[in-house]
Amino acid sequence: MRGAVVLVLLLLPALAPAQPTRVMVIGDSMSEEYAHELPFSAPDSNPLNPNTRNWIESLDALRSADLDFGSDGAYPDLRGLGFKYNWGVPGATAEFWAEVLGSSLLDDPQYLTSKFNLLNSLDDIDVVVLFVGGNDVSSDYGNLYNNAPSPGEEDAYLAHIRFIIETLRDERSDVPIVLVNVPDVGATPDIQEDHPDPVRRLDATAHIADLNTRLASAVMDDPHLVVVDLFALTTLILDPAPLTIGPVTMIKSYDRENRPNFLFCKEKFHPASGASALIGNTIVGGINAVLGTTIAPLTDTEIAARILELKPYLDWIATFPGADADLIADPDRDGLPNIGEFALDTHPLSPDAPAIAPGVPASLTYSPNPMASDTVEVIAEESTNLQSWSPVPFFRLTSNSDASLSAELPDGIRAFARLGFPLAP
Ligand SMILES: [Ca+2]
Ligand SMILES: [Ca+2]
Repeated sequence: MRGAVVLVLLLLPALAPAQPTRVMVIGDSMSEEYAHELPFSAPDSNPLNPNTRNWIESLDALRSADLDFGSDGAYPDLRGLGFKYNWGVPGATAEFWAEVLGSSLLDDPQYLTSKFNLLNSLDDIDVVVLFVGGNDVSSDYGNLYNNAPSPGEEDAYLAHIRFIIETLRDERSDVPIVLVNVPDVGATPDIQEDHPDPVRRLDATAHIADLNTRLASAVMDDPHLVVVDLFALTTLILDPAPLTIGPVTMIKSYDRENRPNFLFCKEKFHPASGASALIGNTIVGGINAVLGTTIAPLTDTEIAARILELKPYLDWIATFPGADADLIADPDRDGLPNIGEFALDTHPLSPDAPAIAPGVPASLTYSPNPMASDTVEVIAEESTNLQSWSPVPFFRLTSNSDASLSAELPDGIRAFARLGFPLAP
C-alpha cells in the first residue's frame, strides 16, 4: 500500500508541465488586436500609439503561460496582422463568417484562401471562440428600439451561427467551441446617443435577451460547446450600481484620451482595456468549462495594476497600512481623494491638502509627485460660480524653485480653485 502511494507521487511531476491552451478566435473588431485598430484604440493626443487593449491582448499579456493565440505575424488572408489563430475581422457579422465558410469557386471565391487556412488549422488548436453578434444587433438596433425587429432577422442570425458551427464540425467533429452570446449594445454610449429613450432601449434589451435564449437552446444538445454570457456583462454596465475593478470605480462612458478608468474607447462603442479584461475573464470561464482546464481568471488587482497600469499607485498606497486603496476614497477627509494624495505625495490618512493662500492675487500652490506623473495628471482649475470649471491658463501658472507650482486666481473677482486628477491616458 505504501509503495502504491509513493508511485503516485512519483508520477505527478510528469503530468505537471502543461502546454498553453491554443485558442482560435472567429470574430469581429472586438477580437481584432487593438494594436491594429487605429484610430479608436489611440488617444487623440497621440493618435498613432494605441493605449487600449482588447480581451485577447489582455489575456496574452497576463496569461501567456496558459493561453496561446498563435505567433504574432502578418498573414495573407482575412487575419491580416496579429496572432496566428486570431480571425478577428473588423465589421464582421455572423452572416459574413457564414459567407466565408460557405465560399466556393462559384460563391465568394475571394474568401476561399481564408476558409481553407482557417479550417486546416483546426487540428492545430484546442478550442474555438466564436465571438460575433455585436455588429448584427447594431445594424438592426433601430428596429429593436422601435419594438419592430426586422422579420426573419433573428432566424437568419441563428441559421448563420448554426452553419458556422456545422462547418467547423464537418472539418473536426469534436472541436471544442466557446460561443459568445450577443451583447446588449444599448450599453454603449454610441447606441445610447442615437437612441436616447431608455424605456425604448429596454424594448431592444428584451429582444436581444430573447435572441440569446433562442441561441442557447439552439446549441444546448452540443456536448462540445459552451455558451458564455457576454450579455450579462453588458447588463452590469446598464445597472445603475457602480462597476468597480479593485480600487477603481469605472466610468461607464468614453474618453477621447482613452483614459484607463473609462469603460469605452473614444469612438464610444468598443470596450476599453478594463471592460476588455472582464470580457477576457468571461471567455476564460467558457474555455475552462468546455475543456476542463483551470486557467485562473485575471484578478481585480492584476487588472488594476497591469491592464489599467495603476501599479505605481497600488505600491504607494500599500505603504500606508490601513488605508482604503479605493482611488476616490478620502479617508482623512481633507478633500483630496487618494489618487490626488498620490499625485501630490501627501498623506492619505492625515489632512494635508494644499490650501488656497489668501493674497492679492490669491493662489494655490501644490507639488506634483514625479513618481506619479505617468499614472495621474494634476490640473489646476478655476471657477467663478462653482458650476463650470476651466483649467487655470498657463500665464497664471508659475513654476517655483522648489519644483512646486502656483496657480494664481483671477484678480478682482470672486473665484475658486481646485485640483483635478485625471488618470494619465
Ligand atoms: Ca484625502
Ligand atoms: Ca491627506
